[in-house]
Amino acid sequence: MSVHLEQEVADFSDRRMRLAAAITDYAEWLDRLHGIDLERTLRLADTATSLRQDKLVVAFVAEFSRGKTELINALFFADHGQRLLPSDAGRTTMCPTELFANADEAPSLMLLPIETRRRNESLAHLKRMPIEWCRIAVDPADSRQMQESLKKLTETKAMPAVDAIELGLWNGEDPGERHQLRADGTVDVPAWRYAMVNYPHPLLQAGLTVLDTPGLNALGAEPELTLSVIPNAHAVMYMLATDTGVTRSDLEIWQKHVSRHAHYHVAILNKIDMLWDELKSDSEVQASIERQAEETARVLKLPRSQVFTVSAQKALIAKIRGDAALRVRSGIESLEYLLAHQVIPARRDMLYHAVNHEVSALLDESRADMAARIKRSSDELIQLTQLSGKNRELIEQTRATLQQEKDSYDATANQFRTTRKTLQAQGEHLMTHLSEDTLDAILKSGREAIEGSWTTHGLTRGIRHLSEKMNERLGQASKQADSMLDALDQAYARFHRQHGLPKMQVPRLDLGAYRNRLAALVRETGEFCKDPANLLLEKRFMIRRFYAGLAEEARKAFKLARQEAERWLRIALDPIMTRIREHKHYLDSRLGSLQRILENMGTLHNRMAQIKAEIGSLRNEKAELTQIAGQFSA
Ligand SMILES: Nc1nc2c(ncn2[C@@H]2O[C@H](COP(=O)(O)OP(=O)(O)OP(=O)(O)O)[C@@H](O)[C@H]2O)c(=O)[nH]1
Ligand SMILES: [Mg+2]
Repeated sequence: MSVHLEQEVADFSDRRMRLAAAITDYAEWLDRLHGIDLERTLRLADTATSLRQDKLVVAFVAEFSRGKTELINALFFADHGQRLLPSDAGRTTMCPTELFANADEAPSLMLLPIETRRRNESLAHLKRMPIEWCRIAVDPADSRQMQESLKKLTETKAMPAVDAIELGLWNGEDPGERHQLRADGTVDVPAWRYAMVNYPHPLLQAGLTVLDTPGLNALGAEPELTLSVIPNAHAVMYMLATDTGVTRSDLEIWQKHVSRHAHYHVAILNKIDMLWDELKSDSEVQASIERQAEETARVLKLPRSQVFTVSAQKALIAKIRGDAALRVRSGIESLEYLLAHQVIPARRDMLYHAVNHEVSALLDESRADMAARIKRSSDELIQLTQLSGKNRELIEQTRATLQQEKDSYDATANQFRTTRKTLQAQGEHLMTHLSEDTLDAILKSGREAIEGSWTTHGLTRGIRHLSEKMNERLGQASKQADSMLDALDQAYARFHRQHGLPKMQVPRLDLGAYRNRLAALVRETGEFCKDPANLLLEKRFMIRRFYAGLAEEARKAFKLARQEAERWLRIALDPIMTRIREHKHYLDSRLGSLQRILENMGTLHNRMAQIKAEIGSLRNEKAELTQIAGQFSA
């Protein structure tokens, strides 16, 4: 493996951990200072956890035998000194295979039986049900044993043709597949539907997840790959081979699964070694590779710079043998460079952006808070300095003024209590729009809209229904949140105007991302229904599965919207409550100290010393905050 790829992945992991540590430091700082601002600390803790667990997902997508598995072996697992994942002529990888490292569980290969396709549950749901999977322990220290176990990924089994048709695994009308039918009425189908390999390899431990996929048939039959897994990958490597060029099914995969969906994708023209002709000069060979690369770029409508030319097989050999010249010739380095210097930095920037978005407003508020606290203490100190050596009467006057201020503040706070109660009730009402019951009812009515009509027409109706109902609820929730925010703003404005509390900016509840997600699902359905391959009646299982995939995605979007709303409710109210309480404590303690001074004039100097110490420790906290903030901009 190239040094810079491993290095970059490890650096990325380090930086993620450092950023997570900075967030934890900040959460502790907030905790120490406010103590009661629990919601924010918890939210920051969540952000830190998700940063620590973040995965960089790279998916390999292509028709069978283009060399996906070979390239994965060459890019990531050549340090085994052999082919780790099985790659061979013809269809080899029979099911989508996810490789990752999860330190919480023992290294293993988990296989989901193909028969689960008969059921309505989505893949995402099945992933949460270990009982459905066959688990095989693997020993990472023993490459041979791992290699043997991983052969399971290529397993097939005989199945009656009628069942295979029902599961969308075989199409008897396709002349290319018809010959597979045996005299006993069975055909071979993949034994497994999905595989997960938990393997403590350094690259995977540093947060890389690799997704290997089988060719077109399997991709098309598993809608969740198209709807969710591939679009969510951070990079999609789409592969072609020089010996086949761009065939019709290559193009179909490109159009259906890659070009429209993936955020970041490149095309890889593999097997360039097949053009290495010893009777031709190097420049002639280079020219013919270049011609094919340009042709590929033209057909895929990609810039030439997005088409990489490699020989996965020679790269693997070169790495195993330590043959530097062959490695350069294989072209693998440009792909490693791409991963190290484009894919990883893009993900890193996205994470940094997200974290900054989350943290920067909070930091601003913390800074304003610190400034306000220091100012209050300094004001008190100045006042006491002025009172020192003066008569009781003057101190009594000061106390009386402060008492007035406190009474007026209490009145504002009392009024706010009523507003708060109303807001809480409105918040509860808001959450009913997004509750589990609402979700269940919508999903049920979506199924009813389609039940009995598992056709593309019924499907379109079902998903439209789902999306409309969900959108309606999201809209009502947002509207409710907006009116709450207006009421809150008005109520808090009094604290700011009359009592000098720092301005606070509560963000709007924004559910736009989830509405967009629902709109995208409706679009996906449109594409799916337009596809002639899905129009046949036999495909009703396909439609069921597609609907299950859609419903799962819609459910996810709705649940995320709920979490967002729950979180919003807390960040809207809690910090304001904290500040209102803090100001009350402050007034109480100032009054208390004046009272004590009146009772015993000797305590005035003690109080001054106390405030000086307080200011000193506030300055320390402020310096620490500056130091923490520095870690976010690094
Ligand atoms: N000559 C040559 N053969 C290659 C190259 N890369 C892969 N192959 C061969 O092509 C065949 C298919 O490779 P795989 O890695 O299994 O292809 P795949 O895309 O994973 O195919 P499926 O798993 O069936 O979807 C194997 O026999 C490989 O040895 C290459 O760069 N040059
Ligand atoms: Mg393969």
